This record gives sequence, structure tokens and C-alpha cells, in this order.
Amino acid sequence: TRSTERLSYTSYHDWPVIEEYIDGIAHRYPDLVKLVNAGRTFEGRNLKYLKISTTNFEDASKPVIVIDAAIHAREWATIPVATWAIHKLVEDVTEPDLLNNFDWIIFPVANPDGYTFSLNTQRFWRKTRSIVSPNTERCPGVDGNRNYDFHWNTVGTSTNPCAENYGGPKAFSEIETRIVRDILDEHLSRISLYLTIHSHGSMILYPWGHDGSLSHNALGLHTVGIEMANAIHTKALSYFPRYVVGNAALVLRYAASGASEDYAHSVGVPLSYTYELPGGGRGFFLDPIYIKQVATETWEGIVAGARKSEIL
Ligand code: ING
Ligand code: ZN
Repeated sequence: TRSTERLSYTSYHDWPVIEEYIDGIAHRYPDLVKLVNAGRTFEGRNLKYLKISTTNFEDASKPVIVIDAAIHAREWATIPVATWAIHKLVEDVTEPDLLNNFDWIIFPVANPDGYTFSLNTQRFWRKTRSIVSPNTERCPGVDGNRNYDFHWNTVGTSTNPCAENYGGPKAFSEIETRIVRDILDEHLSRISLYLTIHSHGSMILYPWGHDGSLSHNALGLHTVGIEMANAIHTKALSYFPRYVVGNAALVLRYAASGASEDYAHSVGVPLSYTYELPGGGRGFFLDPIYIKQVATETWEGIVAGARKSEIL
């Protein structure tokens, strides 16, 4: 049964509830939203994303903004940020220019197997749940943010399947990352902004994360990053720390390769960022009382990033 309900922002929802919401949105707004069933996870869940367009997405007439969330299982707060973006583009349109001037691809739960395992079994689970060869049965899963094919398996990543940052047996071993790769590939010429939503740390990070060097578009990346952070701050709680904007490796003080943000930029997306949401003092356990706050303030950042991406 498809839900006609809006999603609540006072608690975390499990994957079936979010899946029903995604299906329901596509069903209720067929002129605006197209559901893409892009594949199945190792454990058999459907990997679903939404294409949102006021015209025909396939006309390829507008810039595209791509957002993914929850590639890391334990980063629960990233999911309501993605579903709130859907809500603001479809159910409660207060910024019509964002809908009229852009096409959107939103992939709200990139790793539903891992998310489900984190909800039910092991709160701090980060990876997917795939068993990539018989010898990894003891330690399933690959770190989706080390699995992209850009300087894959070189730094800040592990070849040990039991490690949290295991990069996988090869680049793009995971269906979850191949789907994002294929989205980028299919729409590359018109993707103006790519955001991968993580938690936590109140940071907006940009390439290159694998070595701390700056890209040809560093000035644009930094300028738009600051604009997004400033926009978030117009709605943020004074209790939350200010966002820090900068190169991923420099801000984090560790380099890591195979991340989606670096990959997207390497293939030609001009503006590519990792958002590290606020933890509200409790890290991955962002208190449910702050879900709505984080969802709404982060939306301001997305709005600012989209508008700036059009100008640059
Ligand atoms: N943080 C990211 C991680 O995968 C990151 C940070 C972004 C590293 C971009 C490298 C490049 O470690 C979280 N919270 O997962
Ligand atoms: Zn993460």
C-alpha cells in the first residue's frame, strides 16, 4: 500500500517507512516525480531514487542537482535531510525557482542494508552488508565512501575486509556506489552541483580529499561552500557550532581516497561537496528533537548552493 502520509520529523524511520514515502511521492505527483528502481542490494532491498522535474527530465534542458544520503549506515540524520529536500520540492514548494530552474536527483537512502543493520543490530555500522568473497563472510561490507574509482585504495582506506574503511575488492564493487556512478555518468554534462550528505561535524568539504591539493575550480568550490554555510547559519541554532568550509583532507586532518565527492569532481562535476551535518553534541546520535532543525537549516544550504551553481 502506498502511503498518502507525510513523513514525520520527530523520530527516525526504518527503511520500509521511507521506501513507502518515496513510492507514495512518486505515485501522488506523477507529473513531477519519477521513481527509479535502480537495482537491488546484497540483502535484496530495492535501491530507489527520485528524479524531480517540472518539464520532462529526459529533455535534458536544465542543470541537474544530485544529492545522496546515508551511504554510511550509522549517519541516520542524513536521511531526513534528503527527504526534507523532496518535501520542499514536491509537497511544500516555497522556492519555486529551484523547481523551475533545475532538475533534481535525490537518492535518500543509498545504503538501506547498512542502515537497517545499524537500526536493528549494531548502531555504529558504517559499511554496506555485501559478502564479496567467501573469506569475508566473517566481516561483511565495504565502505561506500572508499569504493569510488579515483585514486582508489591508496590512502585513508584499508584492504582488510574487517576494517571500517575497507575499500572493497575493487573500485565500484558495490551496487550502491555503481548507481551513483551511473547517475553522474548519465547526466554529467548538466550536473551543476553534487552533494553527498554525511554526519557528523558541521563541515562543508570539497576536493581533493585524497591528497589535500586544490582543484582547478577551488575558488568556485570555496565561494559556493561559504555561501551554503552562511545560508545554513541564517536558520541554525546558536547551540550548534558554525560550519567549517574547506578542502576535505585539510579540514578533516586525514586524507582518504575513493570518496564520492572526489570522484564526482574528477569526472567533471564543477561543484562537488560532502556535507557533515551537526551532531548536536551527540555525534551520530543526533537527538530526534533536532531532526527537524537539521533538515530545515540544511535545506537553506542546498537552496543557496543550487542558486549559486547556476551563476558560476
Ligand atoms: N566522513 C567522510 C568519510 O568518508 C570524507 C569524510 C569526505 C573523507 C570526503 C574523504 C573525502 O570519512 C564521514 N563522516 O563519513
Ligand atoms: Zn559518512
